[in-house]
Amino acid sequence: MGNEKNLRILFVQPTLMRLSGTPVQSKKRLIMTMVTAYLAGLTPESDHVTVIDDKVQKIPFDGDFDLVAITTTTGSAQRAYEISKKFRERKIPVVMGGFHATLHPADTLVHADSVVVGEAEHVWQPLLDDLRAGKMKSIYKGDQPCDMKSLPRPRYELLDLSRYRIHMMPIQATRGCNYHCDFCEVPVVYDGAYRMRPIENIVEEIATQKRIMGINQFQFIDDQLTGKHTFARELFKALKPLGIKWSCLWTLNTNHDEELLDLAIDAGCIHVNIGMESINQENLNAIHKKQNHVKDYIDLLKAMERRGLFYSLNLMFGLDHDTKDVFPATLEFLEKVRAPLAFFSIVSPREGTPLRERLNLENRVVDPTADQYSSGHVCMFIPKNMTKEDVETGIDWVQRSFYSPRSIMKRLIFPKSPYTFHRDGLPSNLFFNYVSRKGIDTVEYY
Ligand code: B12
Ligand code: SF4
Repeated sequence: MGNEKNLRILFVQPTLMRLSGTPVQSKKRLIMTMVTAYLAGLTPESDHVTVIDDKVQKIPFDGDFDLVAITTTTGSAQRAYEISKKFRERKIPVVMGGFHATLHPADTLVHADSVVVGEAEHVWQPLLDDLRAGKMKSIYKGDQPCDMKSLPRPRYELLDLSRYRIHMMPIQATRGCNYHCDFCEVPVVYDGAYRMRPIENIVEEIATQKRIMGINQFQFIDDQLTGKHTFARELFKALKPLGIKWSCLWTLNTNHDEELLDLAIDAGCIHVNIGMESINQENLNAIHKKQNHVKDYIDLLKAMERRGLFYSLNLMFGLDHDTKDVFPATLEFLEKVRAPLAFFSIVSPREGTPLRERLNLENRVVDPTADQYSSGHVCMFIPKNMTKEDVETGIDWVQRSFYSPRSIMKRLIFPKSPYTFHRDGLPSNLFFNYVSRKGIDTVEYY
C-alpha cells in the first residue's frame, strides 16, 4: 500500500455479458450511470479515486491501486468476476457491492476479498479504515438503513462524458418501492421500505451539479418517484425555480392525480417511463402488479397526452396468461393509444425474486445460470402457453412492427401527435427502427 493514509481506489462498473460469453463493449452508450460516481463521492477527498465504465472505457489492469471496488448486477456479475481475477492475481484487494452482491453474498465472495451487503453509506468508511489497518473483513453489512439525510454528490466530473450520448445527470430522491411485483428485486433488497431524501438536499445537489457540470438535465433514477404523493408534490414545487429539465419513472396509477401531473410538467418533467408490463389483467394479477388496472390504461395515458407530457412504456412477454395472440393485441393497443415510445422484453426470472422461486418450484427454469447473461430477447424459462421460440419470435415481431414506418406514421404523424417533434418522439422512433431492423439487442446500446 502506498501512503499510510491516502488510498488509490479504482471504481469499476462492469459491463454485461452476452449469451455467447463475450462482454458487451462499445465506443458510446446511451445514458450516464450513477453508482460508481456516487461511491467516489462517498470516499474521503484525501483518497485518490478513478472511475471506469467498462462498457465504454478500457480498464487499467496494470494500474497501481490499493483497492478495486466493483459494483454488480446479476447481468454484470460474470464480467465483475473476470475483472476481479486479474487484479487479485496482482494481489490487489477487490471489494464488490450492489444488487447481485447483496442478493448472493456467498457466491460473490468466492470472487472478491470483501463483499458489501446492502447500502454502502454506513460501511464504506469503516471498510476503508480497516483496509488502511490491513484488516479488511470479508463481509460488511450496515445494521440499519441509511437515513437519506446526507447523501454525497455523485462526482460526474470523473466520468468521460464524451462516451454518453445523452447528457442527463442521474439523481436519486427516494429509495425502494412500496409495491411488490413478483419479478422485481427492489422490494426484496429494500425490504419493502420506501425512503425519501430531504427536499432541500435534492435541490442543493441539483444546484451544485449544474454549477460543476454545466448540465441542466437530470434523470431521477428512483424506481418510483411518486411513491408518496405528498412528498412528490413538494419536490416538484421545489424543482420549479431551478429551471431544469428532467425525466423519471413512476407507476401508471400516479396519473389519477392530475394535479401532480401539472406540477411535474411545471417543474420541467419531459419524459416519464412507466412499467405497464402487460395488457392482460390476469397476468398483472398473477405477478402481483396490483397498481396496474387494464380498464384504466387509456384514460391514464390520455391524461399525459392531453398535457403533451412524453412517456415511454415497458412491456414484458412470456407471462403465464400470454398466448401467441398477445403480440398483435399489444401492438393494436399501443397504436390505438398512439404510444410514443415502448420497450419490449421477455420476462427475466432472476434469482432472488418471488417469480424465480415459483418457476423453480414448477421446474420451469431450464438453465439456472442464464440470468447472468443478458438479453432482453432470449427466453430463459419454459413459458406456460407458448414455446420458448414463440416468445422470442413474437417479441422480435412486436418490436419491429411497433417501430415500422407504418406504425410510426400511425402513432406520431397522421394525425399530428403532441409528441412528433419531442426529442424522444420521431428521433428515438427512427433510432429504434434502425435497431429493430438490424436485430440489435437492447443490452448493446444501454
Ligand atoms: C437507473 C437504472 C437503470 C438505468 C441505468 C442508467 C443510469 N442512469 O444509471 C438503465 C435504464 C439504463 C438500466 C438498464 C438496465 N437495468 Co437497471 N436499474 C436502474 C435502477 C432503477 C437504479 C440504479 C442506480 O443507479 N441506483 C443508485 C445507486 C446509488 O444504488 P445502488 O446501485 O443500489 O448502490 C447502492 C448499494 O447497492 C451499494 N453498492 C452498489 N454497488 C456497490 C459497489 C461497492 C464496491 C460498494 C461498497 C457498494 C455498492 O451502495 C450504493 C449506495 O448505498 C436500478 C434499481 C435500483 N433501485 O437500484 C435498476 C436495476 C439495477 N436494473 C436492473 C436491470 C435488470 C437492468 C437491465 C438488465 C434491464 C434490461 N433488461 O435491459 C438493464 C441493464 C443495462 C446495463 N447495461 O447494465 C435490475 C438489476 C437486477 C439484479 N438482480 O441485478 C435493477 C435492480 C432493477 C430491477 N429490480 O429490475 N437500469
Ligand atoms: S413498481 Fe417497479 S420498482 Fe416497484 S416492485 Fe414493481 S417493478 Fe419493482
